[in-house]
Amino acid sequence: MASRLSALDGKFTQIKKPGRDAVSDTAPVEKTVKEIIANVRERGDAAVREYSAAFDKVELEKFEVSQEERLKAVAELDPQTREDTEFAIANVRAFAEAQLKTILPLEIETLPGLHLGHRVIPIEIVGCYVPGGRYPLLSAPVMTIVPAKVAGCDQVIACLPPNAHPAMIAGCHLSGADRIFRVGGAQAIAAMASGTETIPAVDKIVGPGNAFVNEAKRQVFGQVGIDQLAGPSEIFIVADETGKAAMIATDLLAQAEHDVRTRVGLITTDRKLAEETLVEVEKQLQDLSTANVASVAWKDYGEITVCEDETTMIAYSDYIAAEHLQVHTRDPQATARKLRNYGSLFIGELASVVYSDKCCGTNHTLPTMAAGRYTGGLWVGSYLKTCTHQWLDERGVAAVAPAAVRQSATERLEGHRRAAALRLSPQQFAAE
Ligand code: HSO
Ligand code: ZN
Repeated sequence: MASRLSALDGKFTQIKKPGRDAVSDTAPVEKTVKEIIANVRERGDAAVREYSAAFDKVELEKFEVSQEERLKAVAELDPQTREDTEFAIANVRAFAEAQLKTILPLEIETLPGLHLGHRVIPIEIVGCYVPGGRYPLLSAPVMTIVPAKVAGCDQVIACLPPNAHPAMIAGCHLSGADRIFRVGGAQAIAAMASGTETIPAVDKIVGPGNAFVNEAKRQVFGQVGIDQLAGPSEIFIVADETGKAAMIATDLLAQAEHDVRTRVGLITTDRKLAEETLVEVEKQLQDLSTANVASVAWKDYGEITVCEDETTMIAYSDYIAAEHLQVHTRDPQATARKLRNYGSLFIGELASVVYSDKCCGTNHTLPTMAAGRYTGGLWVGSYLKTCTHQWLDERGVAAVAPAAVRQSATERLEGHRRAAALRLSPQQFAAE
């Protein structure tokens, strides 16, 4: 295994190993996506139309969802679904608004006459990709659009596959999308990156998608910002002897049903719990209606790892850096404080991942494939830029110019040296 794990050699055993390696199992889509991006950049809407016909089997004259279509989609929601969507929106908004209050502007005088600061500026145009996928995830539009609106972006556009469930259009509308387009896949990402006759070019693209969408985001990064490259969902659970096998198995299978490539696992200090969980997963798969997907994910990417002590359990979990990490230990708050790498943490056995997936208010767009080692998930801050500024009076110039003049001279950057020296008084200038 990877050298990062070598410090743990001999300290853990796997009673259920994954059949495949999730991190290296990527689909070979690079070339196809490159062509799609080039074609959309060159031929705009016409290319988007052709790809929609070829991939989604939908012939579209116009991509934008009209106001009447939006209202119809909302009207067709059954009242309970509408209420639940609005509940999710209210909770995601409330948390995003509270988080926004923690992102503060700064003005500081670090040396006499030297004033530094930053402003927090919303990104102007944001594109939210809303995936179609195997199941319509009603909370998907909420998670990308609502925090963008809270951040104060001028325009939030949403793209979703043309054959997406109408409830997804309703979700985009209720979340506050300024414009909604029926375009999916790599062609949607390409269109939002370059702009077409009808789809505006955006500054940043966010939201999860399939392998084509991800690869397209990777390729347009630089031209536009992206949130992250989202792989299939993941859940790991760290548990000691207080963990309950039946509950752990249920929670693992709750994410395993997403996709045959979902990665799920238990990391525990208790061998008995490990063995019981192995049995429970097989048992619960017997009558799970989504077992056709979940059992493949379990076979290919499921794992149960038994660690010799708590320190090893924490270190192994930090190595995995799971998208969702549940903590089922005697003192879950204490365990939580020791964990470093994860997308979102679920502290104690009452905190199920599915609450965050749907409606509790934290964002469900989270880092996968060990990206939790270097980033958190989507949040209101993802739609803001923290840009610095500075202003000086003569005392500030006197404080910094001499060092800037000397550095420039050492670097033999004469133009820089002159600009640095220009603002010094004649006496100071002479001294330099
Ligand atoms: N687990 C998914 C989100 C989701 N699951 C929504 C069900 N609905 C990615 O975090
Ligand atoms: Zn989920």
